[in-house]
Amino acid sequence: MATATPVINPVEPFLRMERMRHIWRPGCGIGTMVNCFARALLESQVNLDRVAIVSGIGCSGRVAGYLSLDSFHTTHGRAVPFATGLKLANLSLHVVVYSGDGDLFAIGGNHIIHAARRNLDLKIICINNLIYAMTGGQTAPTTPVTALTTTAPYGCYEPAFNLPNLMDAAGAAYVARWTTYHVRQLTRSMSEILKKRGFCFIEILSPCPTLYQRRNRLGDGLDTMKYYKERSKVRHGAPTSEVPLSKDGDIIVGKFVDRERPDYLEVMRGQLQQQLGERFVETEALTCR
Ligand SMILES: Cc1ncc(C[n+]2csc(CCOP(=O)(O)OP(=O)(O)O)c2C)c(N)n1
Ligand code: SF4
Repeated sequence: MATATPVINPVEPFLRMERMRHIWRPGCGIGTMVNCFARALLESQVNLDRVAIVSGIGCSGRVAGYLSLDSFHTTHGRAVPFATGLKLANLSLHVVVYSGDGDLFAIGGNHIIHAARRNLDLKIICINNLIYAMTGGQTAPTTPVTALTTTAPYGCYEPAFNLPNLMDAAGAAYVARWTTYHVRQLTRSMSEILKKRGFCFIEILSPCPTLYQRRNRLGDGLDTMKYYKERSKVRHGAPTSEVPLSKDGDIIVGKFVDRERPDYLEVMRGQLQQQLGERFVETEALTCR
């Protein structure tokens, strides 16, 4: 009797299966993004021995622990400084920071703007669930005005960051936004940034049904997919000042910025060459990719 060929999930080799089950709850968007990332690694054909993942703390920060790649689960807010050190110590690495909106833009806010300003060759994937999820659903710098959180029971009244605009203004070479509904576009964007040099930033709107969607009466994970589908408008190249998020408004998605700018290393190398003239010695540390 013929036996059925086992179906191999292409994403499975990228996961530390011994750590399953994961902590993410049903309807949470973080797993969807990991799936997209694994597919982007396959699509871009990047050398997996040269990929390093750095996460901060939060539900999103768990990504580093579940991916079967060289990965570092660092302290809260310090994923970018850690990634900076890693990249500058080993220029041949593709350093990918995977973290939450709170980790990257609240406690870690100053690090990310300076990394963008310097155009460090880092790839930042920001999972934006609009709150601090792991600690119980508090207001984050991304929480839309009027949204309910545990620390804003009458509605958030602080203006939220427009993350693409902030990263664009700070000098990022690549800026995009997708939602967990846009799996193909997101996979393509991830694949693009793995091949692009310079500071690259992707914001991904992702549901936290347990803490954000439920409190704001937005339903479960599936309802959020429908919501993302209905509200999203693809506008590649849109000026980032025109893409702020609001509680119930349209979600502008797409690739907003893709520019060439000398990265940190090129600028440093040029400066050394100019200063040292003939005394400048080409070293592997300065040229390696
Ligand atoms: C120095 C420090 N301050 C505060 C915390 C508590 N803490 C853990 S995760 C977190 C927020 C996480 O939010 P976000 O980065 O948006 O990730 P999410 O859980 O939403 O995926 C906070 C405040 C901590 N672990 N360390
Ligand atoms: S609390 Fe929210 S973000 Fe964290 S695992 Fe649960 S659903 Fe996902």
